[in-house]
Amino acid sequence: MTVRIVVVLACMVVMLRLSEAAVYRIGDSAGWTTIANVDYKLWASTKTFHIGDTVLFQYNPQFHNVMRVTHAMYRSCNNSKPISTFTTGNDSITLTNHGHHFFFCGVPGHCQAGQKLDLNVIHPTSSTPLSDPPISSDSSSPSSPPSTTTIPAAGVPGPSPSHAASISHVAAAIVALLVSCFVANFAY
Ligand SMILES: *[C@@H]1O[C@H](CO)[C@@H](O)[C@H](O)[C@H]1NC(C)=O
Ligand SMILES: *[C@@H]1O[C@H](CO)[C@@H](O)[C@H](O)[C@H]1NC(C)=O
Ligand SMILES: [Cu+2]
Repeated sequence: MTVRIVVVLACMVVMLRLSEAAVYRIGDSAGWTTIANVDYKLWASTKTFHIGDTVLFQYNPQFHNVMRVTHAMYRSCNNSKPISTFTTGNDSITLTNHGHHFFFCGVPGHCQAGQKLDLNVIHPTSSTPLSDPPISSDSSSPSSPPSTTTIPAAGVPGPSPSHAASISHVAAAIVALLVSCFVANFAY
């Protein structure tokens, strides 16, 4: 009985890990700095941020800090009224809503020198499931209209909506995982 519970718990852990949020170190090995001339805009453009992901700002707190700011303040590097300020040098921030998140270093001159970051957390409905390749490499294009607006001609089976198809992929993966979990269960 105990073994069964352990196996079930192990299966649950495996399934939770499938949806585990990512942790991104800002600037990768360079961290959050002005001296490495990191292009944080370019850095952010190589990532896809989802709700629940964590970003980690690592820097020397003697020389830098992190301010979360509005878009207007980001554009003008105006540090007079940050939304929030982080100063530990090892600041991890979990992304809890979609849209743009603006940050810069509040030390005078650093934002102007490029120590600024615009993170775009994608909307949950526009996120692509694990196994699906990106629809388009052009991230600036608007998302396609909902598949429910597609009306196939009468009598002709229309192509299955991609959203439904991807859900069934995920469902199939979950079923396969559950089956393998139960098989493992009965092996004891
Ligand atoms: C910075 O923003 C504050 C209020 O948000 C504003 O009063 C101030 O004029 C701005 N400073 C500059 C230099 O734009
Ligand atoms: C920095 O924060 C991360 C995540 O919170 C933690 O895993 C790591 O141990 C911390 N590093 C230091 C040097 O404190
Ligand atoms: Cu700085």
